Amino acid sequence: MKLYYAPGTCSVACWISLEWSGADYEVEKVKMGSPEYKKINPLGAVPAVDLGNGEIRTEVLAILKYIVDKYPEKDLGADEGLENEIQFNEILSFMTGDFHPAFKPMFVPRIFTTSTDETEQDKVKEAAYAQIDEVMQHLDSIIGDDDHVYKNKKTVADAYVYILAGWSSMTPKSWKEYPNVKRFMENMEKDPVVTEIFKKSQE
Ligand SMILES: N[C@@H](CCC(=O)N[C@@H](CS)C(=O)NCC(=O)O)C(=O)O
Repeated sequence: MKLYYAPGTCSVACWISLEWSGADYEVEKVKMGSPEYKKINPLGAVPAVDLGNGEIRTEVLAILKYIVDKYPEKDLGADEGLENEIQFNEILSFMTGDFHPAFKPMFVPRIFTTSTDETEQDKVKEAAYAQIDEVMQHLDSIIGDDDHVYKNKKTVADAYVYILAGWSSMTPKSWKEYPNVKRFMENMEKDPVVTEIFKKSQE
């Protein structure tokens, strides 16, 4: 399997998960949105994976679930049973559908206003901070007293949350100000795989 990634992005969550899974994989750094990369993913977004036969698949949630199901012996996903699965899927869907989009106006304010005025674009970013605070508070409540995001066990959801919650360092209220997220992030940083992959992804 080959993972196409870009530094600091959600694709790094797939990289950490691949490493945890013991998969045989390689990675390729790409330039998001570039004409070359659009030949891999026409949307220009990372991640994308080549499943090994030239078949390309995209979307973090789909890739993370693929990793979970392909390497069941590593138990990186939901516990058995419908109620356990809905809880796990709820977390992944929250990250994909609510958490990730909350940051988009901060990263690309120009697509949220017709104004090219920098002050207007700063206002878009300001508005994003309020939304980010809301999703960070929700994440804090999901983690609660646990050390993991789902049922106090290590899953691919941890990798997803680690990378995305890290983006809050670019806002006025970083993850250090949300006590449960802070504990979670600090625990993740004790995992040598997480720190090693994160470092490699920045190179
Ligand atoms: N719905 C996609 C969104 C992926 C996405 O937005 N990735 C960002 C990086 S975190 C990206 O590639 N942005 C640049 C672009 O869309 O051109 C997913 O969940 O995988």
